[in-house]
Amino acid sequence: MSEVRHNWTKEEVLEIYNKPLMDLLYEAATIHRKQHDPNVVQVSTLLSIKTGGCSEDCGYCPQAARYHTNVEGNDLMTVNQVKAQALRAKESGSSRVCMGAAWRNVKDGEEFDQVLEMVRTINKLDMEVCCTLGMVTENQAQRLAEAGLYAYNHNLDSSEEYYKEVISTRGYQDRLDTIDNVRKTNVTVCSGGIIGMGESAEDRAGMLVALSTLNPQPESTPINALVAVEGTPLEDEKPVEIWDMIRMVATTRIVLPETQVRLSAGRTQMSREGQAMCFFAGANSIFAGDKLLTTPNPDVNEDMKMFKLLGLNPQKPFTKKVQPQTVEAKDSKLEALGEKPKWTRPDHKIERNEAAKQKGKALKV
Ligand code: SAM
Ligand code: DTB
Ligand code: SF4
Repeated sequence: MSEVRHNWTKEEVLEIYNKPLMDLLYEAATIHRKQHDPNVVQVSTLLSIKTGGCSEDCGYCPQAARYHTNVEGNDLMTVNQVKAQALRAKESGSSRVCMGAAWRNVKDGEEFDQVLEMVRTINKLDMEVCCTLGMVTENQAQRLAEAGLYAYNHNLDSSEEYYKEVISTRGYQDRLDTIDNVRKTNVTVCSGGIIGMGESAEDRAGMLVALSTLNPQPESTPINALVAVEGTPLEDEKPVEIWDMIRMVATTRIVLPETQVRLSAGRTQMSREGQAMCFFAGANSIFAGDKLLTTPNPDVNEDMKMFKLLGLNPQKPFTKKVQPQTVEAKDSKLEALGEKPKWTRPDHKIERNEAAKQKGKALKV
């Protein structure tokens, strides 16, 4: 068993990231094989349960209301709509459904109650349920746990330093505090980030240090390649080189040995050969289905062909942790506290976010 370290330094991680590729691949694959079955890949389906119209200024995100993108906003989906989509995902081989909402943070009330019902419904389909709803308090995390949530996704997205260059409407500490709130429950933590936002290799290493310092480390870590969407501040960023993706996945595998590393956004740009190298380097999870939240993803049949070609098998649900029990709403021991948490709003100026907002304003009139 390789030991899980929580004291990686940025210099050490950077040295790993910059190793000769063959050495990096060998080291990562060796750790991967000790900790995981190298021929098993976990498959998740994303479901955007509430799309667009978000108050935040995340520079990468097509769902931020202030930017002019071609995302059509939608109200919260109904529980029946979600159930139908989850069944479809199950039939196509997914073991997990990840429900995303374009919210800054969860607010107690009818909509959150509806999300809790979605969690109960999917857990009863014997699928792992994940939510990504923005910042949550401890009470909200406990209520999600009680409904049967398996995982909560909340990405650090970049290093603490570079985060300030991408988002001004919330701080890094809010993200860490939310992860902490989830950790106080039996819900597993899913946290990772994005590469290709103009950050340096030092920032990539800094993000991995922040993730590896979490104790316990996240059970899953998505590595997204930026999908540069027209109208967002990052629309002109160049596509991530496959070599950067492979290095990032391999380094993640080395510093987070037990974590499921997810090859996330950006797979439409990647060849099968490129993805195969990522799996060899330690990626053991993907998002499947022809859509991520709002942008395209490879067709599920193409992914299944790739799995066949590479001899990969989808991971069965609840392989890593037992299925949580669902407590029905009527039997719940937890109440909404109606908290008004003071999540921060640093509101510093980010030039490119400002420019995209002004452009958005002009185009919306
Ligand atoms: N609103 C919630 C939040 O921000 O935590 C949940 C949904 S948000 C869309 C979830 C994650 O999607 C972000 O943290 C980011 O990592 C990823 N994401 C969003 N837009 C992306 C893009 N254009 N390319 C790659 N990843 C993206
Ligand atoms: C994650 O790390 N990536 C997913 C999921 N967690 C929520 C989202 C990717 C979104 C890509 C842009 C879009 O489709 O809107
Ligand atoms: Fe909103 Fe989340 Fe998109 Fe940021 S990443 S704009 S919080 S949906």
